Amino acid sequence: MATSEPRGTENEEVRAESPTAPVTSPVTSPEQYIKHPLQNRWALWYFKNDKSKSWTENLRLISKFDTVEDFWALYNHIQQPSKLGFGCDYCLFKDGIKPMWEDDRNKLGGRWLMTLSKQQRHNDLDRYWMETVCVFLFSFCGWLTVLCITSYCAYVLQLLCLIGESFDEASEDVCGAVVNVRPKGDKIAIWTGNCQNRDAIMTIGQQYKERLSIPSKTLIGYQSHDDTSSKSGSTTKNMYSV
Ligand code: MGP
Repeated sequence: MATSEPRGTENEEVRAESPTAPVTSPVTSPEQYIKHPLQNRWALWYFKNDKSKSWTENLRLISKFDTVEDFWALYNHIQQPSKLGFGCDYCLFKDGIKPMWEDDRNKLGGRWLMTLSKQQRHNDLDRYWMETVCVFLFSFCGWLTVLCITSYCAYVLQLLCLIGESFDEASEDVCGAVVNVRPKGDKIAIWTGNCQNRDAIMTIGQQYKERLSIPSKTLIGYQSHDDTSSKSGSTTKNMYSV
């Protein structure tokens, strides 16, 4: 489990302001220095569309993390999806799974795909991506822990109230999530490992839709990577929808 040294700054400040305070070693709660582990180690990838390079060459690993604190530091350090240029992606995948159809853990799989309108870039994109990421990362970690760590942000507070349950056993099927920033409309997808695992896929799709508060009349579809990678037109048929 990842740990870090206790940060002394807060105690030192207290001592400086109140000279009569005892100078014996402060009692420090383990909560203040033990990082909170996630169930999985995750890798964040960035794709920048440089036409002089192949698709694979344009894909870069940004960082890996396995604690809430390291995730949060990374998240606060990078641009929100709505600030990325057209053609760029973020991919958040379990460590060991590359964010591409060809990876052994993806090649029989598919994705729940949410296509956003152009207006939603300003209204919904960053929030949906944040919620997607949180649904993954914190489903096992206990939302109260996350709430304590991130309570400085009212928006995240509200968001984290939605979290706390996992996709249950279906979480095993989740490989990662992708956000594509595109002029024709942005996309957010959850990739799963086997498009024949109907029950797990439906559980993930239904819970995901619920957590993002997507209206029931708005359908989202699941497509196999096989169909997506071999499509000839602009659309791919849905294997499932919720
Ligand atoms: P895209 O980035 O997923 O969607 O795929 P975009 O840009 O909205 O385009 P559209 O076709 O969905 O309208 C764009 C292209 O990137 C694909 O046609 C592939 O050439 C390439 N590509 C995308 N993915 C996810 C992969 C992948 O996993 N492996 C490889 N080899 N190429 C990919």
